[in-house]
Parts: sequence; C-alpha cells; structure tokens
Amino acid sequence: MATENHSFELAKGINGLGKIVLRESRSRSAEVYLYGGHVTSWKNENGEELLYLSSKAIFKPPKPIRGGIPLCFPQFSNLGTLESHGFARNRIWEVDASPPPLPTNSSSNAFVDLILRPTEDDLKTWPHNFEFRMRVNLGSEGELTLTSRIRNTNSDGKPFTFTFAYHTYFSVSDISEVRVEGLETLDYLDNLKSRERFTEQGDAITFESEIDKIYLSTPTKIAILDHEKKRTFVVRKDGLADAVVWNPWDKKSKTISDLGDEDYKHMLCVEAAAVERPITLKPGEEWKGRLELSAVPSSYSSGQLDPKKVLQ
Ligand code: TA6
Repeated sequence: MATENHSFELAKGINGLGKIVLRESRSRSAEVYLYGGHVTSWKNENGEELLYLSSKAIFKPPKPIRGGIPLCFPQFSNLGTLESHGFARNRIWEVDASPPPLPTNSSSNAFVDLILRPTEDDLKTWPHNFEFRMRVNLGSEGELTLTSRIRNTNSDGKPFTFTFAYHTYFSVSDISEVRVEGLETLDYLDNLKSRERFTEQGDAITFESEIDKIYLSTPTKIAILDHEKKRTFVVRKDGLADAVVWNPWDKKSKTISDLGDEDYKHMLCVEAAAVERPITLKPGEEWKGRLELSAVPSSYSSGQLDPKKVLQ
C-alpha cells in the first residue's frame, strides 16, 4: 500500500492476523501486527533478526505475543487494577489513514501509522476515551523508531492517568556475555524485592541470574553491548523517564508457558518506560513517547565499543 509519501505492505501473518511489512534499502525490514500494534520483527542489512520472538509465542487473542515489542498501556505490570501490562497489547489496532502531522527527522518513507481507541468493554474497566496513535518508522540507516501519541478525548471533562512501556525483547547471542551501559549508579525499584528502592553499583550491568528492575530517571540513551555478536544496540528515548531491565533466567522461564526453557540465554528486555511518575492528561491534552532503536556493529579494538563514546 503506497500513499504520496510512504509505503508499507499489508499482509496476512500467523493465524491470518493482519500485519504490516516495512522495507528499506538492502534487506532491512520490520513487521508490525495489528494485533497489539506489536512489532514482531526488525532485520538489519544482512537480513539478521535483531528482536527476540519466542518460538512458542501464541498469535491468538487475548494472549499477548511473547517477544518483539509489546506495548504496555494504560498500566505497566500490576501497577493498577487492570490485567498485567494493560490491554493495548491484546487489542486489534487499525491503520490510521489520516494521522495528524508528525514532525520527523527521518528521510525514510518506510513507515505506517496505527491507531487504537477503547472498545465498549475497555470503557467498562477503564472508563476513559483516548486515541493512541503510533508511528512505526524504519529509517534509512536501519534504525527503528516508534512514536506514540496518546490523547485524552474524554467528553466528560475527566483527566486520566497511565503508566507506559515499550517492552522491547532484544535478541542477544549469549546473555552472560552482554553488558548494559548507561544505568550505572542509578536508583532502581527491584521487582524481585517488593519494589524496594536500591542504588545500582558503578559498573556496567552484566547478567548471571534473574533480573527485574525499574531504573529511575535514566539518561535518554542506553547501550546494550553484545560482545559475541560485536553488536551494540543503542536505545534512545524521549518522554519516557525510566527503563526496565528484565531477564527471567532459568527457573522463572519454566513457569512461562510461551517462553522456551533455554530462551532466556538469547533474550534481554530493556524497556523504555514511564512508571515512577505516571502521566496525567486532561481532556484535549496529548502525551508523546518516542523510542529509537539502532544496532551498530562494534568491536572492542576500534574503541567504537567504548560505552562513553556510544552514549555520547
Ligand atoms: O517488564 C518486566 C515484567 O514486568 C516482569 O515482571 C515480567 O512479568 C515481564 O514483564 C513479562 O510480563 P508478561 O505479562 O508479558 O508475562
């Protein structure tokens, strides 16, 4: 499907679910399911998959898809009365034929605009009218950008408050060889210790056991260094103060039916989020939350992997 300024393919995915395919130069591509507004694939110029998607993922409502980039809205985790991570990730989204203009610095025309509005059932559990618009853009350098705009369209004058996360599952070669840079010395809430608050140690974060932490007021740039793959993922975020780092490790993995028992070795969630300070919108107000992911080939010898450089 092509319009005057952008193009995407509408295709049938697993179980016949509608999906959008974005293609950029060389073999770069991305796929977004209308079910959940869920990015399930992001491939680089060599056609390599950069996101983890569980081989046991269930593509059938109401089960959220395990892997890719689930959207957590209007509630992160169990921080409220709704189902875990809210309902946006298990609703059917639509292609937004007439989105309001979105100023962007991307030269690529491989993008799609999606929109979600509450169903009658949603209004029973979360009595607020909203428009959740999301643009997924595959950039000319292969970067993947998700820009969310959430507007309060209540006609009863009521404000609403929400928490949010892009629950990104990165594909990594071996979790024990991965380091995360940019979260050193920050305070975090430990989900494994009833969200008690701690301060992170000074060095890069490495992984040797289950982790489930909400880092507070992080820098806008975080780097995930996959030494074995000589690859660095750079996460840039705007309007999303926090970052969640999650890996279930072996024991928890066995309790998650749609996650392979050994898969924890090849995935890491680093989630751009707004959790500590929930967002409140009055009617007519709009919030914007932007996530830009890029994967840069890197090698220690070139110093290119120097996190200080990567995070500049
Ligand atoms: O973002 C981390 C987290 O909240 C973990 O506590 C874990 O529950 C994970 O999300 C997966 O949640 P899900 O509802 O997708 O199984």
